[in-house]
Amino acid sequence: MGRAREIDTGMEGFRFWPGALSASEQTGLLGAVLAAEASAPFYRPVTPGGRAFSVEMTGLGPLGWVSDRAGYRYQPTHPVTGAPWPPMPDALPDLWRDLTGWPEPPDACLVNRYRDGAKMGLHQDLDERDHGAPVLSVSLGDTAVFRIGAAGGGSTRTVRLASGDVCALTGPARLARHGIDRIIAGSSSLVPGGGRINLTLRRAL
Ligand code: MD6
Ligand code: FE
Repeated sequence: MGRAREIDTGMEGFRFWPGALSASEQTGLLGAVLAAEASAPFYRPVTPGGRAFSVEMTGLGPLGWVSDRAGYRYQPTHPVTGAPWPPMPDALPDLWRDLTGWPEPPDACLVNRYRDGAKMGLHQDLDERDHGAPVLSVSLGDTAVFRIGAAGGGSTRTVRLASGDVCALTGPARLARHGIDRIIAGSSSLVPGGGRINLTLRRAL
């Protein structure tokens, strides 16, 4: 990496590095995620209200974000297997340090997989202890239409996130409302079986 060019999003704290990851970096990262899938399979969580997410999820690192009838939280084990989450590949904390400069490494990586019309409603990332720490997002595979607007409400706009793009919610945009309107099927051939995989790196505790 080391040569990612940041572009001005016009929204303070919403940082964007299009094409931050080379093709070989994308392949390497995807390989690590697919290898981890053997011990931490993708599963479909439910909201506290009992509705299934259309996105499939798993996690990497000491803590993973989960959702079920009991609520949203971070926990050290996979909710289906009960096993600890697999470790993060070194490339992820390296990317976090290079791009965010945050002094502590991420302790959680949520892995989202979008297939067959999956999307994610507008939300805020609120379950982390320190909302001062950034959330860094890595996109792999099909392009996503990412929607973002200020924390307090008002208008939103969309940004396309393509394979290898990295963005972050930091500072005044850390609690921005954001979601995925849709995935542009067939826009990338990176993910076996098609679709998009998104990694979000966080400081949960
Ligand atoms: C996604 N991303 O790109 C969903 N959260 O699939 C997120 O929910 C997200 O992109 C926090 C910070 C950046 C993000
Ligand atoms: Fe989010």
